[in-house]
Amino acid sequence: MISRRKFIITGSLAAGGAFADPEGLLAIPQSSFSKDPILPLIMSTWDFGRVANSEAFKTLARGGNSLDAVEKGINVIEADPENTSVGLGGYPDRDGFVTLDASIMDFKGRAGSVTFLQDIIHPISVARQIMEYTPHVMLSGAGALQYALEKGFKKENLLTEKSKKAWEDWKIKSHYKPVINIENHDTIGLLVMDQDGNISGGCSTSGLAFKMHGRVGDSPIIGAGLYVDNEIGAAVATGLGEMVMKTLGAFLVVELIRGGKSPQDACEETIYRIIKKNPDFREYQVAIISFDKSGNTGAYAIQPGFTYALTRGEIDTIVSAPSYLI
Ligand code: SD4
Repeated sequence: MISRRKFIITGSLAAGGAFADPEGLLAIPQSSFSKDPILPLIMSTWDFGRVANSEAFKTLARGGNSLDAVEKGINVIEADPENTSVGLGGYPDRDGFVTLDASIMDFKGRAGSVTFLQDIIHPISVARQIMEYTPHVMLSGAGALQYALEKGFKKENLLTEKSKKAWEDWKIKSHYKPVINIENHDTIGLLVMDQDGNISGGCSTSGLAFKMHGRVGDSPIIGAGLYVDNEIGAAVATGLGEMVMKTLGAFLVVELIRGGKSPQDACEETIYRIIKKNPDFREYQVAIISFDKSGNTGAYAIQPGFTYALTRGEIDTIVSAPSYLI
């Protein structure tokens, strides 16, 4: 049985970074704690992911599968006005529009995504419907909105008083620069392996605060922000999407696992790849979480401070991920 204490110790040791580990403690990957998958296995980005995990768990307990759990778990975060980077209350772009990206993949190898969607609180649900009911994977902007309305989604104003005020404050200087672990900290990525061992994943975001109008990040790009292969495992990314997109981060993690790496090693190698290709990496955050079909988990970030929520069976933990920088 995996204890909360074990994981928190693992996380905080690791948060010092692999390069501050003369004793070689980090040579024991987190994944070595879990030889048999304890199901369900639910993993989501950031500590607020705990709420998403809990909803995902309840959905499974009600008889839902991993796809249902991903959608319902993410819905909770999308509806939370306090989250400034997802759905309602998400910070707008520099012209004052809240534009949303989301993607979902399931254990049947299906995928759906929306980009640049406005006025719809649950983009992950629209992405699911695109996956299930259209011959396409991705719908964008006005077309995505039209499809959502046809399917019965209601238009809502997602700009709250708080996010409007933040935008107005930002406009005074209009200086665009993502802030590590703060401005970027609310995107939800959720991976679920249900009791049948079936894996689904999703992510949903309003993207980077005060981005250029029309900017789309990694989250709706299958293979960049999210990838699921039910035979191998799954990965989801958070942070500066531009860095993840150029490396197809989530796909790379899953492919490295397919090649024999543990999820931990696969996340680390992917972050190294991103670092190598982005000389300004010190200024930005990218973090990836992953698990494989056996229930081994992994997580790695460029910057310290990234946490994720992990649920195994009935045990919930918040884990501090190891990072490249200390
Ligand atoms: C994006 N990756 O749009 C998203 C933002 C994010 O935590 O993940 N923030 O680039």
